[in-house]
Amino acid sequence: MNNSYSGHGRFITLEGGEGAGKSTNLEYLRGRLAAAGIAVTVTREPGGTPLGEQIRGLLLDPADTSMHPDTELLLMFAARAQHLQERVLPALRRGEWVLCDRFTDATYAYQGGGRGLDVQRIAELETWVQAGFQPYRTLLFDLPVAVGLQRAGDRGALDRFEQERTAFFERVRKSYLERAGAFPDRFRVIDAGRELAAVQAQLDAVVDELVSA
Ligand code: Z5A
Repeated sequence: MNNSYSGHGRFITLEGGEGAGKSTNLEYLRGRLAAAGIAVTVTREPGGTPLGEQIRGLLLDPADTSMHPDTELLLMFAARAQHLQERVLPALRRGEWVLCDRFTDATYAYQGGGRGLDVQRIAELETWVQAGFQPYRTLLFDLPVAVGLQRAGDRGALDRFEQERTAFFERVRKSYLERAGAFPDRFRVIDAGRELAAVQAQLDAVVDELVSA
């Protein structure tokens, strides 16, 4: 597997619990980077390729109540392998910056923290699929679980993950914050519980740091 690239592209991931505002702010970030003259690819996980989007459909289908946690974990990495090889790495090799709505930190948070799977198994799959490849920067949109669920619930029908209980999302949040603490150079934690203008002021600071580095 060839995960190397030599261009100036940067892989930037957005993470957070339900309703944290990642999708809303992806467009804002794309606009800020484009204004700085940077070519940007926007994508998401699970998904981002035709095959990956089919896997996403399986993973989010609320009718599938029998999916085993191991199956869920393997499907996440199956979609990720395709996404990396077909979409992310080619864009980075072209010198583009890639903004990705969720990546492997979500696997640690949801399948590790939320489902309670052994993080060593996740780490083994990460090594296999990514061969050392990591995001350049990860923006963690952190907010109280109740606020995020309220925002997500206001949108209507819930997917398979959104139907989980509050305790599951508390474990997800804790796991994300632990990863941010473990990798402080890569993570920037955004206080996403604030009004949109205040969230975007924090993003402005992150963009300024990124484009000047
Ligand atoms: N998953 C996993 O388990 N393991 C993995 O490895 C990966 C993923 C990669 C799909 O992800 C699911 O896959 C996800 C984890 C799992 N679980 N779920 N559910 P997703 O990212 O596609 O789905 P999501 O987390 O549900 O996204 P989301 O709920 O759409 O969250 P968001 O994109 O962060 O929020 P948003 O759509 O931008 O905003 C939500 C609402 O709040 C919307 O109405 C906004 O207008 C509003 N909003 C946004 N910001 C604000 C502020 N600041 N104030 C007030 N209202 C706001």
